[in-house]
Amino acid sequence: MIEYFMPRASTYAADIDFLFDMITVIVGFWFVMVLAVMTYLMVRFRRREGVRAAYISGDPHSQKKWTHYPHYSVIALDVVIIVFTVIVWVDVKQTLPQAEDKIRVVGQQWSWFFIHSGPDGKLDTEDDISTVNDLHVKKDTVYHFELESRDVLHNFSVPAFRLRQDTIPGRTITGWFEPNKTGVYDIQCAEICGYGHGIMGATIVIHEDQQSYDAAMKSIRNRTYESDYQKRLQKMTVSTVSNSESFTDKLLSSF
Ligand SMILES: [Cu+2]
Repeated sequence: MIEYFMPRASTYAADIDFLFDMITVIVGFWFVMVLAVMTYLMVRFRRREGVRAAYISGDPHSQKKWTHYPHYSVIALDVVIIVFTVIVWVDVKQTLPQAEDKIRVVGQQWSWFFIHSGPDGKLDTEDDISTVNDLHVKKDTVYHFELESRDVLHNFSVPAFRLRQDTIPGRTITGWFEPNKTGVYDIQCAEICGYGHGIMGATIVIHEDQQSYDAAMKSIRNRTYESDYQKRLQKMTVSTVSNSESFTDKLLSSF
């Protein structure tokens, strides 16, 4: 259901989607059920001329069962939701699979700073490659990220990965992901962090293989790299605003 709106590009994206779908179906069933019963009762027992309203205490078992039975079912389904949620939580957040590569992600008002580990696969060595708002990763590679903040709370959100993690000043938070679909996807700060919060976006490029990744890293090193983030921004601006009109013109003319 969610994949229709947002591609899945990490190994655990499908698990998160499953939780959303399951909760939507369970809650949706009760939502429709309650509205249907309520509507039926409102029509069936509406006010009629000469008929006095019955006083219903709700004490006898025949009346109590109307609240008790649905109540038991809701509790049982809550347990189902909790069990599946804990299973996915343990898998995504509590378990840290062996890293094949590492990145550092630093949030600041209002941009994302990325450090790629370079050929040695280790952070804080001479071959590290840093970028602003452009993150490059390889497909089918398990990454550990070290998440930091320079100033306030931010949230590292990669919707295509179904990944969200708060950044907390003074703390380094380690997490993981494994990209499994090539492409260019959005990163967005998902924690209100000041007036530039809405434009605190970045881009993640998932490379098919090592060659493509190395080529990007090489172009960053010798400064011929054309930012995928900037390209994406331009594409979005061109597609939403016609070339002849500025955004402000368009906004003003809509009133
Ligand atoms: Cu923010």
